[in-house]
Order: sequence, then structure tokens, then C-alpha cells
Amino acid sequence: HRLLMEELPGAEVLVVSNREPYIHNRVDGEIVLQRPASGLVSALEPVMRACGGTWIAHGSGSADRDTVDRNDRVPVPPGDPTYMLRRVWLSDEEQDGYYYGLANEGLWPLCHISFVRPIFRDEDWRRYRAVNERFADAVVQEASRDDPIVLVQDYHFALLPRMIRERLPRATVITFWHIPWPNAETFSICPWREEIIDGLLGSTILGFHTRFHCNNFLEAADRFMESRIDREHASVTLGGHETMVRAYPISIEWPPSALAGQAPVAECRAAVIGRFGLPPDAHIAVGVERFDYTKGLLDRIHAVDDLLGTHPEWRGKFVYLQAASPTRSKLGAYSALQAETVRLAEEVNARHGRDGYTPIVLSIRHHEPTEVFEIFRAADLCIVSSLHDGMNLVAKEFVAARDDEQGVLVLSGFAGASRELSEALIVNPYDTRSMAAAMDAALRMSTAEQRERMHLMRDMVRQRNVYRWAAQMLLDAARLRKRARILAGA
Ligand code: GDG
Repeated sequence: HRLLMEELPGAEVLVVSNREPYIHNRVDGEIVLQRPASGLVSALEPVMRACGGTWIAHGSGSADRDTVDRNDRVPVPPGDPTYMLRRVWLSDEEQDGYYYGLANEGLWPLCHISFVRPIFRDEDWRRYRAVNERFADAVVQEASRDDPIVLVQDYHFALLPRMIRERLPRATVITFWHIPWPNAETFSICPWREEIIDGLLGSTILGFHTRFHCNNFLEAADRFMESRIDREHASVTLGGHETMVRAYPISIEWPPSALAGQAPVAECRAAVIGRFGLPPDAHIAVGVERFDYTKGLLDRIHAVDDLLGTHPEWRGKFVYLQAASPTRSKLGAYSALQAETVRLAEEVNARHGRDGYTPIVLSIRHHEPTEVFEIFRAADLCIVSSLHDGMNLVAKEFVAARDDEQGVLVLSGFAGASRELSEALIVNPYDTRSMAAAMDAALRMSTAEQRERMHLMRDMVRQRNVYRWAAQMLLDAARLRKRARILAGA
């Protein structure tokens, strides 16, 4: 907030994302508030709470319409509002084409190495473009000045930066791509590769989690566009407009609000053991994620199977609790994953379980953030085995939840978070045997070593928290705005 006042006096901040930070649903006639399971929301919401402004998002809850004013706005957080949420309504056809189709059956698998084939339909592309136009209109409606700072979020809005630039040429558009950017050859699969790169190059700043993803983008721009690439300053110039391409590793708020009011670790453990029916003296491993094929859930269950097969001493003592929040369930790849996960867990439970002992416990539902943190606090180890992940906030939340400095993080080397959390046990999720070995090592790790590793990781997340993520982008934007003013005056 201070940064905005000092460096960007009078600036107006707008956020655009698909997912809204607060969802109102009607349950048995009552309006119930829900916080979505989304890394993007987890990261940006604390920033908006601190800075104020307007967040524009798709209104997705069954009672969302009942809570907005005539201009489709609702002040949030409910009860203690600090910023405005503007909801945009999408028809089922728009939602199918733009969200399920182009974004989640096309761009999501295109950008992640997970061997799920991307699907590109002409009709989806037309809807995607049209929905991006609708959000561009919403930005213009919400902007009270001609030079707002617009934070465009993610692969749902690749065309929006250019559309905003055309409507509000003086806007500062900071676009953040929350998922990996693939190498140029992979990206060239996309039938609309030029349009997508052109759309993104309407941004003033384009951010990715890692340097590696920035380089992949520069490579694609170089290969497919008539643009000038300045590798030293990491920028792309197209049609006289320069876009900075920078790495801003995303993070979480510190201290996390979901940690406030948590019971001591021993009580969290007892609560989780009771709620999920785990053995009282169990060694507990946990996983928490959206039920997505990029997160490597099956690979983790294979590793648990291997651990119990090769280390029978853990049978009866070790349990794996998977909290998985259903997501995009309408799509074939997602419903198939859910079914296969349930089947595989049953198979492994039949192999290694016995009366009163179920090694794998699945909790397939939405969990509120405080419950997620309680689960983290109950765990001896947390497994993040993404096949590919832009960053992965679960890894950072687990570390943040452990103010007792105990617990071991087993982390995929294919998650952006592994660049920063190098004291985790880094694994290759495709290598079942070595993942099982890492779990065994985690279960045997001394409390002293756990403390040392956890201490370093907590320092890292504390320092590189989400406010710093946002501040670095805004400081870069402030600098570019000042420079533009000087150049305009000269
Ligand atoms: C994308 C990128 C990048 C999970 N289950 C529940 C629940 N969660 C919360 C977690 C965490 C968030 O959802 C998941 O964040 P991730 O970062 O792990 O993953 P994505 O959603 O795929 O996020 C990712 C991120 O964007 C940010 O840039 O890190 O790489 O893929 O906060 O705690 N939350 C609740 N109930 C659940 O059941 N409330």
C-alpha cells in the first residue's frame, strides 16, 4: 500500500482473472461464501486486500447475482471490505468454449509436460476471443482514469493485453502467466500461436515464474513474430511497443491468514486423525491439490505402493492422506483421472491394508483454507509430485504452516518451487522407486535435520513472500511509467 502511494501516486489498480476470489453459493436456501481452491487467488487476494482497487472476474457462484449491485459489483472481503469485486457473467456456451475448451483443453496441456494431448477447436478459439473482448470492455468500464495499472492474470486472457492497449493506450498492463511456457517447438503446435504471442505483447510487462519460462517465450517470439528481441534487457519490441519479459517467482502471504488461530501441532494431528479415521500413532504423509493430471497424484500412489512393498515395516504404521478438490470435472481427462485415482487407491489398499488399517485415504471435496493448514500441521511429510508446475504454492504453504519447524517436504524437481526450496527432498515423479526411497528417508529423518531444513525453507518463503512478488512488478511498472513521462516531456 505504501509502495503504491509513494511510487505510483494516484494509481488505480485493476485485476482481471477468470476465477473470482469470493464465490457466493446457495445451499439449502442460504447464501454460503466459498474461497476457491486456486493458486492464483491464494496469491493475489492478500495483495488486493492490502492495496485496494477493483478485481474483475467471472461470476461463477449460484448466488453471485444476488449479492451484487446494479453495476454487478460487490465490496469484498465480505464483512471487512477493502476492494471491489466486479463480476462478469458468461453464458454456458461462452464458458464451454473459452474456459473448458480453449483454455483448459488447449492451452493448459500445451504448456505443461504431462503427455495429455491438447485439443484445439475453431469454435473454442472464437469464443475465447469474444470473452477476452468482453473483459476488455469491463476494464474500460471500471477504469476511472485513462492510465490504470491492469494486472492481467493467466492463460485465460492471452488476447486481453493487446485489446486493453488498443482501448486505453496509456494503461500499464502487467500480465502474469501462472503456468509454464513450453519450448518454441512445442508451442508451435498451437494453430493460433502468432495471435497469442501478439496478444501478450500488448503488455507493458510480461511475467513468468522462472527465467527458464521467460527464455522459452523470447524464443517463441523470436521464431514466430517480426519482432526485435533484446536478450540483455529481456524485452521484445513489436510494432514500436516494447514489452519487458521478467521472472517474478510467485509466493504466499506471510504470515498466512489461515495460520491465525490454529491449534498447536499435536492438537491438529489429533483432529485430523479423528476426522479421517487414521490409526492413532500413524506416520502421516499428506498431499493437497486440485484434482489435476499435472499434479502427479497417480505417480504418488504408485510410490506409496512401492514403499509398502519394499519396506513392509511401514505397513500398519504409514498412511497417505490425499485431499483433492474436484476441478474441471466436466472434461474427460479430469473425470478419468478421478476414477483411476479411486480405483488405484482401492487396489493398493487391498494389497497392503488389513482390518483397521487403510494405507491410502482420499478426501475428495473442497477443503477450506483453515482445514488445509490443519492438515499440513498434522503431517510428518508433505508430498508435491507435480509432473510439471509453474510454481506450486502448496509446497510453500506447507512450509509456512510449520511454525514448529518439523515435517519434511518431498518436492518434484518439475515444480518451479524446487528452484527456491532446495532443502526439500527433490524427486522425479516418473521415477517411482526413487520417490518411494525419498518417502522412506523422510520418515526416518531426525528431528534435528528436519528443523535445519525447515528453518532454511521458512526463511526463504518469509523473505520472498507474495507482497514482494507484487511489489517487484509494481516497482518495475513505476519505473517504466516515470520513464515514459520523461520521454513524453522531452
Ligand atoms: C496455478 C499454477 C502456481 C487446494 N485444494 C484445496 C485448496 N487448495 C489450494 C492450495 C493452494 C492452491 O489451492 C493451489 O495452488 P497451486 O500453486 O499449488 O496450484 P494451481 O491451482 O494449479 O495454481 C501453479 C499458481 O497458479 C500460482 O501462480 O503456483 O503452478 O498451476 O493455495 O492450498 N484450497 C482450498 N480447498 C481445497 O480443497 N480452500
